[in-house]
Amino acid sequence: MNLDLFDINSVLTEEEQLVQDNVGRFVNDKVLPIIQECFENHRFPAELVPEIAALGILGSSIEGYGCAGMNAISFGLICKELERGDSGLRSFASVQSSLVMFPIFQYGSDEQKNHWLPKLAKAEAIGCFGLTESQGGSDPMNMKTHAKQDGDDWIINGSKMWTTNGSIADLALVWAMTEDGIKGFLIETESKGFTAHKIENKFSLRASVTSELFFDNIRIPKENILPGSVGLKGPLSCLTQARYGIAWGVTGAAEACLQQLLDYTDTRVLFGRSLSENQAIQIRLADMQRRLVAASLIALRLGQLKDEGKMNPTQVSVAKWNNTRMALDIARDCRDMLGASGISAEYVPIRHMLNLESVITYEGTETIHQLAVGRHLTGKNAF
Ligand code: TGC
Ligand code: FAD
Repeated sequence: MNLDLFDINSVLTEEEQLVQDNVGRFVNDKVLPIIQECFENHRFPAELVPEIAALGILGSSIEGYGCAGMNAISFGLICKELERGDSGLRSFASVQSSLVMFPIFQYGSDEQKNHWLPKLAKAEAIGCFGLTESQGGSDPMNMKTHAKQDGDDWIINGSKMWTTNGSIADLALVWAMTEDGIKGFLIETESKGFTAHKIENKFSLRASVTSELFFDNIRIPKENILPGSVGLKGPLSCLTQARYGIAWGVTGAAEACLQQLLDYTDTRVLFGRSLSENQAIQIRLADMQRRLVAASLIALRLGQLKDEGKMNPTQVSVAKWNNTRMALDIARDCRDMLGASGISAEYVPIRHMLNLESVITYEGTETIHQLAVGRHLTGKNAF
């Protein structure tokens, strides 16, 4: 069933459609056949990374440095297709593109850009982004990780929690408090004093690596500081990029759930007729379609605004909040309508549902985005 009720496809350029088709084919051929096994075994499918890089997905919006230089809508479509496969793969691409390559491109020195961006685009280096700490991710100003200047070097101490890609990363982009406020540091993970532990007991995003990072008197040269960023604004601007990708990505997860449910309710016969012939079921399906279409239109409009250079953080908060809530509710409802089968990994909704429990928490919890919109409306800070 074509779920593109408002024909969003027809407003995409040929190039955007081609990007979507290419990534969609990759997801169908390479991701879907293995993703259930990856999720069950808590395994990140590292074997797919070279092809992800070859498709131009990593740092796709960056011009130059071996990156594809695509527009924002293309990046959104990439996220949607990847997350139709699994949120873990979109997470991998989000972190590498929006949280590691974007800040290097935006705030890095020419040497940092020339050294890291081509490697990250080709996945010859994997990056991670350390902002959250164990004492409270919603309030990053309260970070304890700190960096002190020592001659021409900086010494970094502290830890980061819940870091996507942490234990597979070659480069950790770490935000630390300095005398002048928060600054970003490029820490090579083979540096003395750096350790990463994979978090093992997750029920969500099991096809993605999440880690705790520790910094014990790590000494790095002053060339490894991002020169263009001081204060919380730097990391928050990266989050804006990643949240944009999530607003698109989760529409893919919701679509995957609804597609599977349409097949199931069509063939499942109860009380002498297919489940899909019941009014109560049709109303639930219709409600999902309504919410999916509204979220998709929000994502599209956000992409247009981003491409015009007019996107602002309040719009991004509305989109991340609305679209993730939509996808989580759809995944949960699809799980319910599958009955007992809904708890089996044979069907996609429970995997997407469990993943989306992370997505609604990371990159700003639902409450954080509600309060950001509330602050915009009232001019009053309720954090
Ligand atoms: P606030 O006063 O709002 O802002 C401080 C400065 O930053 C500016 N700003 C932004 N700039 C760019 N983009 C944004 N989205 C921005 N939001 C704010 C703001 O204008 C200000 O600039 P200036 O010049 O006045 O200094 O700061 P606050 O302390 O009130 O904090 C606000 C709050 C709560 C919204 C913020 O702390 C927040 O967003 N908290 C949530 C933290 C979060 O989302 N962490 C995510 C960690 S990374 C992650 O989850 C990765 S998951 C990866 C994956 O696998 O996909
Ligand atoms: P807390 O901040 O402790 O929040 C707890 C609860 O309090 C939430 O419900 C929250 O909404 C609520 N709350 C907070 N403030 C208020 C308030 N003022 N009023 C009312 N309620 C409030 N971080 C990174 O830096 N890099 C990564 O790569 C990364 N990857 C992640 C991957 C996964 C799988 C997960 C789950 C998380 C990841 N995170 C990452 C961390 C993520 O950003 C944080 O979990 C998130 O910001 C929330 O922080 P917290 O978990 O400490 O919850």
